[in-house]
Amino acid sequence: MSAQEKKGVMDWYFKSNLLVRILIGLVLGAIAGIIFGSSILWIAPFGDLFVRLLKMIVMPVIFATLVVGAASISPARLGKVGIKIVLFYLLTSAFAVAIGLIFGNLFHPGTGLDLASVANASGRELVKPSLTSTLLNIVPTNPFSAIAGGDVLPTIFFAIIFGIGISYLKISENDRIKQAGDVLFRVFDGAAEVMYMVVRWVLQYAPVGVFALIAVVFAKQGAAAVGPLGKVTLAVYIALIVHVFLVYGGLLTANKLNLFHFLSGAKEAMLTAFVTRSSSGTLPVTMKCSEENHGVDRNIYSFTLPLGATINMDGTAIYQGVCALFIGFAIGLPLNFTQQITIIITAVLASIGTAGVPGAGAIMLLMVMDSVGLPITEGSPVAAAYAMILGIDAILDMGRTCINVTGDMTGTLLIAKSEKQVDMSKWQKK
Ligand code: DAS
Repeated sequence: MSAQEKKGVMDWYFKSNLLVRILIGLVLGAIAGIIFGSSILWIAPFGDLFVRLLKMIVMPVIFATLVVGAASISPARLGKVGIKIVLFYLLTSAFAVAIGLIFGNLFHPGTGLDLASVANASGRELVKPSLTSTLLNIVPTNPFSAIAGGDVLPTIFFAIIFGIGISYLKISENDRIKQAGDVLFRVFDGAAEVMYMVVRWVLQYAPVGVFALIAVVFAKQGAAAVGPLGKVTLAVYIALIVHVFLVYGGLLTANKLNLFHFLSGAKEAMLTAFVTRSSSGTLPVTMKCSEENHGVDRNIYSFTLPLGATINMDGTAIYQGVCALFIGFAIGLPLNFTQQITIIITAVLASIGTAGVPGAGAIMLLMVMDSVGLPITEGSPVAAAYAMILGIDAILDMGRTCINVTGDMTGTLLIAKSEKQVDMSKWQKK
């Protein structure tokens, strides 16, 4: 390859989208692992470094993004429409995780892998919490030690409560308190922006980190690891499609709205979300589709769509369900019923905190795994399984973001219809 061609390839690589580069890291890591086998194991520390960087950002990202997410729901607008749309978003996300878990249990992605043998040090002993203690432990006795100790569910609980508190300060009649609320919101909004930037920096290293982690996996597993990745992708996409037809189709039909007419009106936003992998980035298109094709009144979608892009991520919730099961199967410790219920709770909460930007869901998967006693630690089989999922995140993120946006439009249309704020002429049979 001439110097000119080499330059061309390098330019293309660094210009190409980050998640594509991570995918390239996965493929090259797999090839290197299969070709060089155990002689490439010296590369493991480069993967461990990536795991430590990911661990570093999990708690700050959770706390900052959830406080801002919860504080974005202004109580003033929380009225009838707000309560309806928040309930709709939470319930459909819970259904989404359940569908993800159903297909994860049907497909058993990750079986056949024996990542436990990959680990040179086993992660923390798998704690199988009982459901009661899991639910009780969601309430922290000391929020600061929960955050410092990396206890995910109690941190999520406190962050949401704290964020709702800020939203009430922001509408206080007392000027001093109102200002305090505004300042606090801006502090956490800034902290969330800082963390998004740090996530972007850490993900710049991801292609190297994933290359190293995958090379080690394939050096020890050989080509046997390719099948499970294809299976987890299939399980996620089938669960996404079933969610659209079963949940959205069922709800729209129950409200005498035709699903296919809805999807035809939503396709521009769905496609934009698929290729950009960003709910927030797709928002202008989502609003245009809701108004022009679905006939939703602006005073509804102007509140429900930005809120949905922030806290409603059904596609991500499905992804969390399937991938949590994949990691359990891949390390030979399938998740039991209690852990799967915990996954539903954590994945719904995680979807509130997931930012509408590319790859955000993969970061939140770390916290979902932590909540069922499967923390990512360097050299652990969980880290190896997580790296495999991260390696194909570009593919999974496209599908889940597309469904995230579809769920936002479904909720918006149904709430608008319940408020008689839909131009029904858009729904007359042509
Ligand atoms: N890409 C995110 C979004 O924009 C979802 C995710 O990463 O899970 O919705």
